[in-house]
Amino acid sequence: MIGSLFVTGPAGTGKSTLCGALKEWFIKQEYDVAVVNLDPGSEFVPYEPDVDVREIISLPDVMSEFNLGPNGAQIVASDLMLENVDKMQEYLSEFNDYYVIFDTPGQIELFAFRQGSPMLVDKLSGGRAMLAFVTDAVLSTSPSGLVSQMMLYGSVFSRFYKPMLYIVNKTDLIGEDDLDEIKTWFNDSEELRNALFEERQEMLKDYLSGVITALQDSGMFSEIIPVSSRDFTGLEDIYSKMSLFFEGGADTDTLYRDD
Ligand SMILES: Nc1nc2c(ncn2[C@@H]2O[C@H](COP(=O)(O)OP(=O)(O)O)[C@@H](O)[C@H]2O)c(=O)[nH]1
Ligand SMILES: [Mg+2]
Repeated sequence: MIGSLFVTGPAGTGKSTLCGALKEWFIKQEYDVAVVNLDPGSEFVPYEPDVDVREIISLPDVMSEFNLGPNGAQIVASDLMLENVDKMQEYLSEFNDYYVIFDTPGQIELFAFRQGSPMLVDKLSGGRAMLAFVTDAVLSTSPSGLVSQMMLYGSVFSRFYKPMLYIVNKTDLIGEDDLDEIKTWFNDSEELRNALFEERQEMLKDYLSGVITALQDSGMFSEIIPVSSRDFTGLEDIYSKMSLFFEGGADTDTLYRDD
């Protein structure tokens, strides 16, 4: 593959919808693209997957074989992906000169917080991976909503240590002024700190202040990519980042290293 994008983020932020929108957009531009469903528990995916983990791992089979309910089975199914990675790699081998987009399980912890996931990402991508962290535009209009999503981004980043795009999806549901405000908070920690103290009446002042300083000093964040998977806005910006990264000569493994 040319490169891959693992689309992650909290449940319901629009990961699967974004994967479908990206597929359509890439095809329209006549770029070769494949979309992989990595969610064994998904009942419906809003696109035609080119590779589908559900063909390899069946949730009902896991439930009966391990005598589990749907929640437990989803955890086991996620862990089984690494065991079945050879089969996935075989399916993927036909997409050599393609961009490959991976739709990860709806519940973020089934992907980000399972032991084997970083290895799964490396094996499936051959080391050519970026992550997209999808956040919710409406939640981001409150300072506490934005900060909590930035903290989760930091948590996911700590797990994978790969280049990550900070995506604000569903921007069709907020106004332009709201989006401008989100961008200001994201880029200016003093503005964010003030807005947060106003919202929280200086509750937990030291904690929140410390969190914002840590986020700001981390160097993890570059810029917001506003997207609407419904209106297809911002998709080109995602592609630009991918093409720059994978075809511009950068090396995924050394991007964040100081040495
Ligand atoms: N208005 C709006 N709704 C969206 C957008 N993207 C996704 N949704 C809706 O959000 C809900 C959850 O989307 P889904 O892709 O299943 O989220 P996932 O759990 O992260 O994969 C669905 O009802 C989607 O139609 C968007 O850009 N704008
Ligand atoms: Mg989904």
